[in-house]
Amino acid sequence: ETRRPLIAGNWKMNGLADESLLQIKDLAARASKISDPACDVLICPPATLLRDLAKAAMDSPVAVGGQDCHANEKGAHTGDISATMLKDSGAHYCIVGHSERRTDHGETNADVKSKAEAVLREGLIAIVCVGETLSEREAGTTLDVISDQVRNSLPSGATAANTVIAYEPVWAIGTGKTPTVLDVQTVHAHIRTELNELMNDANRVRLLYGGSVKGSNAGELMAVENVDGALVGGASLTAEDFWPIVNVCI
Ligand code: G2H
Repeated sequence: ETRRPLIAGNWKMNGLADESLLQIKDLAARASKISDPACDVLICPPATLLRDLAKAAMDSPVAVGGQDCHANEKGAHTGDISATMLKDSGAHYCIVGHSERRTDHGETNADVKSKAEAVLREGLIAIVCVGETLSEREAGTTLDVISDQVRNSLPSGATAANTVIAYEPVWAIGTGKTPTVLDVQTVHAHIRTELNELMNDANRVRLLYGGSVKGSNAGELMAVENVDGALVGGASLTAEDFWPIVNVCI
């Protein structure tokens, strides 16, 4: 199965207009020099920047996406943003169920599933995040936790074209710690097996690794079987740091 890799940047709650525009223009210029890019490139900025960044990256291989959305299309939900609005702002993707959302906002698998379904209803691509905590890993329950998250967060109607899964071990996020290549390979193979029970074209679903990906470890992580790209936080904030990661696949 050939799967087109996706290198996605998650800016989290970082980015003001002027500097962000410079960074996305820098990234778009680098990517535009590649005549036939072999991977998809995505930046998920704060929603406040989406429209401007989408415009700045237009006509480049760089797409933009949201970091979260509400499950409903509109209504009385102060402070929330719908997938409809993200699409209206130029998004082509939306991350759902990032561990920071699951922790900071108490999002359950059922919430994540509803959000992912809202993303699909808009014709956007959902990046569904899963990952175990340190205590779950130490208790030896990693694969059970991942199974539970995959089974219960996967949107109904998921296909390889509209859904991407990102495996982010919570203990590796922003800590500089990365799992071993074997750990990543084991979990990704497990996710693939789970997906095979849940959908028809599971072998074509892209599985991203996320958690302290940087230029110096991207090569070995992207070479792991069933790793079809990366979800990158800290190292996606500048084009200078992000480009070496993109460059592994592009
Ligand atoms: C994991 C990742 C991006 P970082 O959250 O989603 O962040 O690369 O900073 O560990």
